Amino acid sequence: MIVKDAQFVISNTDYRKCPEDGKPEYAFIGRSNVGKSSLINMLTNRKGLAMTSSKPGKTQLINHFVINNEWYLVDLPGYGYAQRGKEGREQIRKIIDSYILKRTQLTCLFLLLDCRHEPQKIDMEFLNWLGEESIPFAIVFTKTDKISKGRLADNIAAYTSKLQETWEELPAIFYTSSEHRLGGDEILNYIEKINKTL
Ligand SMILES: Nc1nc2c(ncn2[C@@H]2O[C@H](COP(=O)(O)OP(=O)(O)OP(=O)(O)O)[C@@H](O)[C@H]2O)c(=O)[nH]1
Ligand SMILES: [Mg+2]
Repeated sequence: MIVKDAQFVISNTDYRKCPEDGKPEYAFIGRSNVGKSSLINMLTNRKGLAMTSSKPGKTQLINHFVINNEWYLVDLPGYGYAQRGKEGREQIRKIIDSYILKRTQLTCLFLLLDCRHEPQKIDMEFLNWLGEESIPFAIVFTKTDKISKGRLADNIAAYTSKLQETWEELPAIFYTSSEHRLGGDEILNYIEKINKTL
C-alpha cells in the first residue's frame, strides 16, 4: 500500500470522543520509548507527524491520524513508565485499557517490543491480557538497527519460546527499524490485506 495522504485528526483521553465515522483503525502500543510514534512517522513517511522524544513518556493521549482518507493509524501512550509514579501510570493504563476494550473500530493492535531486550514481564502480562480479552493483535520488534543479526535472532528465539508457553499459534510478527526505514512495507501490506476483508 502507498500512503498518499496522512493527516493528524484529533487527540483524546477518552475513547468516546474519538472519530465516529466508522473507518477501521490500527493502533500502536508498547512500553514508553519503544518507538511507537517513530514507527507511525516511518509508515507515513512524515517526519514530525507523531511527536517523538528520546525521553520516555512523550505521547500521553490517544492520537488519530487518517490515512488516504480510508483508515486510521492511532498512536497511544506507552505503558510502564516508572518515572510517572504509580498514580500517573494507573491513569495512563486507564486511557489505554478503555480504548482497547471499548473501541469497536479497533481492527488490529500492534504491540511493539524493543528487540534488544529479553522477554519482559510487563509485556508478557500485557500480551496475556490481550489474549484473555480476545483483542486481535500483531507483534512488532523495533529498533533492529541497534543490535547485530546474531543477537536479534537469539532474542527473537527467546521471545518465541516464551510466547509458545502460552500461545498455541503465534500472531503475525514484524521487524522494524525506523532509523533505517525497514519493515514498514510489510506492516502496510498487512493492513491493506485486512482492510480488503472488511
Ligand atoms: N535507533 C533507533 N532509534 C529509534 C527507533 N525507533 C525509535 N527510536 C528512538 O527511540 C526514542 C523513542 O521513540 P518514540 O517513537 O518517541 O517512542 P514511543 O514509543 O512513542 O514513546 P512514548 O510516546 O514515550 O510512549 C526516540 O529517541 C527515537 O528516535 C529505531 O528503529 N531505531
Ligand atoms: Mg510516542
